[in-house]
Amino acid sequence: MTSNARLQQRLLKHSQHRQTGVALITMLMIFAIITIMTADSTERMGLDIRKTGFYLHNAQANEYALGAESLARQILFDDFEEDAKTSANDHLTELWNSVIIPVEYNGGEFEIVIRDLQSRYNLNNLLDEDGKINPDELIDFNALLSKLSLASNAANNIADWLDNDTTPIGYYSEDTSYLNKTPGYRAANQSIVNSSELLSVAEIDFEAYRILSPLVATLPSMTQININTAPISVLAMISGKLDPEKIVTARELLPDGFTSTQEFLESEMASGAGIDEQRISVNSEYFEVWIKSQFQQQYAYLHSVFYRDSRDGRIVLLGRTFSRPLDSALHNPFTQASSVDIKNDIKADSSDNQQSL
Ligand SMILES: [Ca+2]
Ligand SMILES: [Ca+2]
Repeated sequence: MTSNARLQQRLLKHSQHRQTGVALITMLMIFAIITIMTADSTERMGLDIRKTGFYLHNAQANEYALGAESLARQILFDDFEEDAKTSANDHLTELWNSVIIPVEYNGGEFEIVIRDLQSRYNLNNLLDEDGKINPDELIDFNALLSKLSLASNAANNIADWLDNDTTPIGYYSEDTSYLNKTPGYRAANQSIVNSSELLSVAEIDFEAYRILSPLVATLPSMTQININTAPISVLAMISGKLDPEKIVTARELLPDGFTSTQEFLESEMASGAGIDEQRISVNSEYFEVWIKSQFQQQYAYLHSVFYRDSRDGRIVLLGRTFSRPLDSALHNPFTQASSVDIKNDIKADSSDNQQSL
């Protein structure tokens, strides 16, 4: 073999080695890319599985809450049937007023709290059928706010928020004043749907709202105060001549509370107090239900308002929310929101309300 032929053979071998090396590196690169893609895909799949699990568990927790709502509805209907056989009234030692905790079923659980909304003063009682303020109701409401040491104009300002005219009886409490705010808004000039509206009323700040909101309700029709369930502040509104603490003591001694308004009116504590029988009751038709449910690590909170017809026990759902409304932050028996959290919620909620007005 000539030296030239040997050189060509060496060059050929070298070229073959280089090609093998390039092929190996290419294969390794492809393998690395596939490995990276597989790892990324596995991670995404893991995230998708966790997200799907989250949605499924969350949906399941919501279903548990709705199941609990059905149970609460049944408890209220059972109470109606029981009332027909026994005391025919609603009082604090009945089953509906017990906290139902916790009911466990098939990996999930829920808790229920039912509250009587006629234990509170219905703000919409301030309005008469013509959308004007009922002067007698306003006097009593003003008495409640005075006892709570709220601003002297608070009752009139709330009345302006409700009445259908734009002439202020309060202090800077009609459209012309609110439109000068940033952002501007108008008074509702109609019945209140949610007590958080009070935060838009002149001179009702967070502290006033915190004090007032557990004592008021926003019900769609004129309601009476249930003397078996009302707290002292609300009982005091019935008549300035009543001793509300005496009423609470007396009803606690009665196993079934006052069984009729007549029984209460004929008692020594009510004599000479000039009570208007039309304003009190021993029965309730409006209830709110607080529910907390859990499935795996997901929680759901539900607030529902029921009307129970006192004639036939028919129960109607008036409203329900899964979100955390302002009232929830303050009154939800299951949440432990801090004052800072609540104030932040109020700012957000108030801002949302104002923007939507
Ligand atoms: Ca009852
Ligand atoms: Ca008005």
